[in-house]
Amino acid sequence: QKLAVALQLAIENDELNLVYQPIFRLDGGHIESLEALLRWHSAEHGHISPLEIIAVAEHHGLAHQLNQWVLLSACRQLKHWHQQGHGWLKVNVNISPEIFMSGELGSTVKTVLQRTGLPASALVLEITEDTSLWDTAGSIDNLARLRQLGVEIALDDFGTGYSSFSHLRQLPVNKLKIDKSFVSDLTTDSRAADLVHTIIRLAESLDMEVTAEGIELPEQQQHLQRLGCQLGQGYLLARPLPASQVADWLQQDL
Ligand code: G
Ligand code: G
Ligand code: MN
Ligand code: NA
Repeated sequence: QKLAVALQLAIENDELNLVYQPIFRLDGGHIESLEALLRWHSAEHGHISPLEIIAVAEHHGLAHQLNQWVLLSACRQLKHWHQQGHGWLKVNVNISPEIFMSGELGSTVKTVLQRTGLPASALVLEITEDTSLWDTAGSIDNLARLRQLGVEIALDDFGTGYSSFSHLRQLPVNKLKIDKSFVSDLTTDSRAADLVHTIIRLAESLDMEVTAEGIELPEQQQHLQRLGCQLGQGYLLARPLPASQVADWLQQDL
């Protein structure tokens, strides 16, 4: 309860923070996008994890307000980087299932793009490959409308959910993010390796781009590249960074 009040104030007073973890093109090593990750250090309650922030927000009717804050902040920041000469850069924003299901996301996204003047193609929405999410026709419509705006949709934590092949084929989604649990087992467990290989080929056949998350070791990166994985993210490549440090990384890419 107290936490919810503090969160509401933090949203209103801009006391939340986003850090940005680069997503790299594995061949060439250029930064393709930055995933915005929520951080909150409350003066009163200390450090609160993003999962807890989301849970509190959803429980107290703050989810939309929080989502608007995240989208607007991430897009403003990206606009700034575009103006610094990095016009090709994208931003990935995590969207919780509750927000995605509500059907209001489309108008929020439209408003944020208008306010920031960003092209829709610069925004990638990450939606967890979540159980019941895909069972309703409404979800597919929501996705289709978002894709019509021109934003990209990535299925996050892919491999941990329940998407069947036929299901995946119907989804207006254009990117998959392989869950880090598979990447961490990639070089030590041949079943994990087979699975990753299968996901990459599946994505190819559906014309989706694949990002591997949680790359921590050079041999994982090499293995992923051999399997044809285009994009990668993980502590080996870069940790989540404050916006001020992202500029330094981008400088090397100019
Ligand atoms: O950055 P970190 O590893 O602490 O993130 C933990 C989890 O919180 C991840 O699953 C991540 O997707 C999620 N997360 C981080 N930021 C956001 C956000 O802005 N919105 C939502 N819905 N989830 C987020
Ligand atoms: O659920 P989602 O994929 O959005 O979660 C992203 C989270 O994973 C972020 O909170 C980020 O801090 C974390 N993360 C990013 N790279 C790595 C990594 O290489 N190893 C581990 N263990 N976590 C990572
Ligand atoms: Mn994510
Ligand atoms: Na993930």
